[in-house]
Amino acid sequence: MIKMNFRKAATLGVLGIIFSIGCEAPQKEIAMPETDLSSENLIPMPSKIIATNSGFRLDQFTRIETSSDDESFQVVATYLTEKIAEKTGLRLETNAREVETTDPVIYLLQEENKQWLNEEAYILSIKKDSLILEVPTAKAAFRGIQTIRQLIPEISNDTLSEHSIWPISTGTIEDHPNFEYRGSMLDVARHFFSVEDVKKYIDLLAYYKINVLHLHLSDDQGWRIEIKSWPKLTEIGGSTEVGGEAGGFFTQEDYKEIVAYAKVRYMMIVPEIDMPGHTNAASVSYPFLDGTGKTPQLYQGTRVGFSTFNTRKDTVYSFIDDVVREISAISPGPYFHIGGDESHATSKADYLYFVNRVEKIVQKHGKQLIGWDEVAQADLDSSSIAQFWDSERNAKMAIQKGMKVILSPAKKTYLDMQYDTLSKHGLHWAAYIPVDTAYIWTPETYVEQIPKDMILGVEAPLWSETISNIEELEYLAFPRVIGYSELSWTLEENRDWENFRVRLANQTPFLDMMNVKYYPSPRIDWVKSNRAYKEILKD
Ligand code: TNX
Repeated sequence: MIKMNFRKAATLGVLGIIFSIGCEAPQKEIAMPETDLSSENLIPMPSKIIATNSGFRLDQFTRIETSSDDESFQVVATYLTEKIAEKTGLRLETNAREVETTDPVIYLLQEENKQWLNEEAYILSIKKDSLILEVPTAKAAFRGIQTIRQLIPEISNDTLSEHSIWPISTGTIEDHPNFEYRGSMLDVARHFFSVEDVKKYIDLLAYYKINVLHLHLSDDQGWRIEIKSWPKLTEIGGSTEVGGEAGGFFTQEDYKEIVAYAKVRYMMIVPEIDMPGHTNAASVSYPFLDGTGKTPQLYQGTRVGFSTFNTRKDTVYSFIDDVVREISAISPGPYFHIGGDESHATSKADYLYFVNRVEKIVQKHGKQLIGWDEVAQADLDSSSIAQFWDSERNAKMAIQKGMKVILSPAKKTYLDMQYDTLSKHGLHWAAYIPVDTAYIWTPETYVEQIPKDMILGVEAPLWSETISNIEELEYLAFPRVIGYSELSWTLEENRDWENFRVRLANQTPFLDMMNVKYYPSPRIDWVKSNRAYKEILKD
């Protein structure tokens, strides 16, 4: 029996020798079934797949090793063991001190010196005895382990050996993202969602390599983030929501918990404070902010465009400075989203003056400004970013200013749009967006005159006027958000609706395991997962 310290051996560069010894060792040679890596149901589709039609043996003897002493690799490895345990019940050891070389190994290997296309690129080499994930960074390792999770079969094969085996198709996957910004937005202002709900959404998004969660933290109906220097924002402004229910807000500790949870999943939180419109809840809390001349009242309806800050008062900017400072201090990401949409109660001149002034505040606190596409009309710096939702004209103005653009066209990416006339939740002012419409468009060429290198990425916003709990959130977001993950990660030449449709139909084991109440669109031939069968049998 050959035993050795795996990490030491790896750093000595004898990895190949170990594996070949492992292959030759007769003790545990188990004949694996033929499989095809290129027909696995991976979403988003990787850049390149080469199948070698055998199986890696994932079983109770499999070990997970990391090459790097970097703590973050250990965290990624632990995350993978947890996810393998949830799916299979296997409790694998990571960085076990002594390893039998005949045991299958999942190896997270940091290769800083390779010519990587970007910091999230990875190469997965799957052989019979080893599954090696080569990466430049721990972030890339996190993306790569999502692919590994997706390759693990839902149920074990119990005919190959005396113990259960989850065969993983062999071959090579080379992968990297098409866009660096792959996001979804959640509106916690119209209806409030708890920390637990947000964490569940983060978990679901991370599985599909989405790396941004934009939180819409304030609107006319509610202010949802504690600001220590202005406590009435949440005491008063957070006290209600659409429909008159209780509202709620994140304390700064709650928000930090979300940020930390997202960080482990290599997801950035983009905080948004919407202004100068969409500010009724703030103005009810502190009436000096108001610029409408009316006395603001708590609002539980769904109209937009009736509120505005007073853009000509210095005290309003001192207030904004405090808000941006406090939120920026607990937001490690580079961005601060200032909203800026639908300011119909603000004059054009006031609006432009406001956006220019707020940009300086955002920059003073070390952040880059993001705003809905209207902000591009102001005199913004090229480091600021416009989020295109409605006006191509605004998006083009942004490009002329050298600003990058995030694509969130309402007609294609608004998760709050109904699937069709029968949808239980959602609106349809922009369009009905069935699952195929959501997927069949090309971000790279959607707006003429926006070259690909000026597109930061794609984001799917979920506005919450018509949804008030996690089941309703899931109904609107799933399955469409899975398609947006592919539109933002996968290269254009590898995207294909008919092919995606089949892979999407096979997401049911994951969605059922996660207890996601997705909308079972009749346009998809959903595969019944084992879990769903069990539940049907129980009924
Ligand atoms: C438009 S999109 C809005 C939101 C609404 C949404 C409803 C945008 C920047 N503003 O205030 O919630 O439509 O679909």
